[in-house]
Amino acid sequence: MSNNWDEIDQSAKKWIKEAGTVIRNSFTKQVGIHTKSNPNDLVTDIDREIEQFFIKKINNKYATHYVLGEEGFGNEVKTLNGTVWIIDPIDGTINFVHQQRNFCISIGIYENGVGMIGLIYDVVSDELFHARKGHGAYLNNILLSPLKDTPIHEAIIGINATWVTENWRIDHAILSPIVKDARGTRSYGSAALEMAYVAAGRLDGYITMRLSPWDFAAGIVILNEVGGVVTTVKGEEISFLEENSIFASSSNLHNRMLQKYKLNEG
Ligand code: 2AM
Ligand code: CA
Repeated sequence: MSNNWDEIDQSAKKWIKEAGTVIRNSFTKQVGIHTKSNPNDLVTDIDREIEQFFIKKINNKYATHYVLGEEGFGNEVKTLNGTVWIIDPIDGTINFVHQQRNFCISIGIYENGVGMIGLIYDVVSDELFHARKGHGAYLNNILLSPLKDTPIHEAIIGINATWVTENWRIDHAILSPIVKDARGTRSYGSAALEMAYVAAGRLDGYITMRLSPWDFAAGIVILNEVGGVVTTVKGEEISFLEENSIFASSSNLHNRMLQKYKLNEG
């Protein structure tokens, strides 16, 4: 059966707003917090509840669709064949726990590997970044403009200090010059939100060394609609079934930074 994308888009937006209300209401309650792979890798009862909320809705209405979710309640997705919802119920869980802001729900909907819908919802600011392939990208009801070509010395780059101090994913000497060369650097702690900010022109670029598909699936759809380029930090194609580094920006800034910092050699 072929998909009715108008209807899927409306359903997804309705559900993401409902989930936002559940999350906002959780602020006044005691939330169970647990650790996953290490003491800084947090998951809360709300992350789990929200992922299960989406899975229930999707299974009821779109029984043939698959769900790849961070908390593992969805399907065991090994290929992007068919229609796959790639969901992070809370992107920026540390911020959710510590700050009650700077986190979002991220949903990318892919058909046979092609990004069709991207939704990134900052539930506290009530900002929904959304896009449909070929229909433009929006912040709430405002159409986002094509990305500007910003020179490096006027650019604000999203990058976490982790990657410019000693770490085992990249030689920190490769990325640290960016801190000096750019007009400024920022780190918000939610990859999906940082990609949405690039799409909205609040950041000119975003660089990180380790993300999972649910962190970037929605952001790629939204960035594609404003002429953004998203690759690994070396400039290679992204894989949707494993962890990747991510480098997102306008096409010109992307080229210039790849060359200036010799990122493809790093
Ligand atoms: P999360 O909050 O959903 O875990 C923080 O720097 C950003 O990186 C957040 O978007 C966070 O998503 C993501 N992140 C944190 N740990 C990660 C890991 N081990 N692998 C991939 N992404 C991670
Ligand atoms: Ca998450």
